[in-house]
Amino acid sequence: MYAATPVRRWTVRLAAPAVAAVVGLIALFLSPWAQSASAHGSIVEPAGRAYGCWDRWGDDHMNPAMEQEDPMCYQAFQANPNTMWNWMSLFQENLAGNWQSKISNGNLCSAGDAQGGLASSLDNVGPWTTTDVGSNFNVHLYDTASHGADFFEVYVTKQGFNPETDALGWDDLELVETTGSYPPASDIEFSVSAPGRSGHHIVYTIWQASHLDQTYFICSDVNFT
Ligand SMILES: [Cu+2]
Repeated sequence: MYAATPVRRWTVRLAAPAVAAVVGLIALFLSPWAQSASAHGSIVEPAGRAYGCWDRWGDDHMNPAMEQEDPMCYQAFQANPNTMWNWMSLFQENLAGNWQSKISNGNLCSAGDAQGGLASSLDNVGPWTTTDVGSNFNVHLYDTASHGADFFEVYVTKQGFNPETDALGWDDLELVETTGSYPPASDIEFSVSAPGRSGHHIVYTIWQASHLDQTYFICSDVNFT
């Protein structure tokens, strides 16, 4: 009798998370994006559009407040929930450095609609939530697959471009950084400088992964303070 109470409590505490974990695993393996969702990465600082939506709303995606507080994430999630869940898969393969062969004006933020009709909502113009930055700021890649990088190219929109009203084209971008290579790691960080800007801009990061010709294209909305 004395031992029964603590033992039972311990069992119940352990059982609930275990059941949740098993259910979660089954759901993950049944889901169509199980493979791709586990093996890529994105820019998490300043947050890429899809990653930012997942970060802010991933565990609160049924909250009706999203429509008012984060309308661009809301429209993306309504268009297809996978746009948020699959934040790490904004890439094209075998471009041989010719980005514009697949990424056309107006489709830069979806990486040329990388997810085949699922992600073009990321290109929509409007009040995307921004991250405050100064003229010097860090770019942080989080990569669940540790692909490494041949290089990164970081572009920032020119002063005068307005992400809330203007569709993003290649001509709107200014190259501010080209990095060297990085060995495989889950986190890669480097700093860039983009002076002479104020207000809402788009940071456009191109990440050339090292394991094969796989190139990621990521829009991060920033507010230059
Ligand atoms: Cu990958």
